[in-house]
Amino acid sequence: MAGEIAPAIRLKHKAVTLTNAKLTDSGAHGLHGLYIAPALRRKHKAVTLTNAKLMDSGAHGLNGLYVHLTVTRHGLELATIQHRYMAGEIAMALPRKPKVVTHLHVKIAMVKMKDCLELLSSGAALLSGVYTITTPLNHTKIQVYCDMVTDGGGGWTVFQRRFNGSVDFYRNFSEYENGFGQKDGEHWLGLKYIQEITSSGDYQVRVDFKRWNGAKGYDVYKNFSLQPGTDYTMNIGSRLKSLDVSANSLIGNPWYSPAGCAFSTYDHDVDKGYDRNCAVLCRGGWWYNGCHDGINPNGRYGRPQSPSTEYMLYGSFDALAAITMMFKQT
Ligand SMILES: [Ca+2]
Repeated sequence: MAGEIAPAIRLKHKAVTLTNAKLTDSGAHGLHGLYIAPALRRKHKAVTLTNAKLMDSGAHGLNGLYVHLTVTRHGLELATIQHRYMAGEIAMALPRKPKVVTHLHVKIAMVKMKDCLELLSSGAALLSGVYTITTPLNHTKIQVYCDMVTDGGGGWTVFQRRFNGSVDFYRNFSEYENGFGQKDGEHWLGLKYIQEITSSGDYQVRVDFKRWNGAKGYDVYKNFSLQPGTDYTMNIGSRLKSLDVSANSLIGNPWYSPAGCAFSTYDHDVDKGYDRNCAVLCRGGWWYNGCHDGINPNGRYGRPQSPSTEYMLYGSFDALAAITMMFKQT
């Protein structure tokens, strides 16, 4: 299939690859496949999808994909239809009386999306939820939670989410490297995936949080990435905007900010506190400096009697009720 991508597209979009999307109908519930409209599934139970061809119209990432569809129905018909409208157009191309159709062969391409913004742009994912992406370098298929709402339309790939304390975040380095928890619940995506995806472009990072009194805040920075290697040292640029975050931030304080720090866990102390293990003291895994000044997103979940360094914090020493951390390509 890859041979069918035009050379010009290959130059522009090196991450674009195609897979055979062999979608077959079980006969009971219609087609299996992301891009097939429910109406089509209901009408044409014998539809099978086999092959694919892809073209790209332009310079803006994966928008404007075109899929060539070859529709076989009592002979041969050819339809070239824009990707996101494909299902509806197929339905329109078919006879009004569904019983006339015995079977249909459609050539279809499925593009590998590297993050939630590409899913959103392609029209393949419009609601917040768990989706499968393909990492840009190693082409690993992983599930991620996509925020398709926040900050004017979403497209954010979530890498940390906590809201009820159901998942223990006091974990070892291997677990922080590979990820843990449930993607539709509390979870940590994994340092190696954060590193791989954010190395493929220019990414913003955003933190949203809720305090126990219901107040919400956020904090957004540009140029977020993790340095190559297994220290996962955080690179981060200037702050773009914030709400309800006091003097504390991800940048600026050479003694406490996580910017420029490696990632520490209780069994992997690479923090800047030479006489202490910050992950143990603060009960989490984080880019601890020496240790932190009120930013401890992976600390203990709960509501302590008084301000505490070891609880889940952002922007102050009062424990939070919920927090989400995510990134999006600019
Ligand atoms: Ca230390």
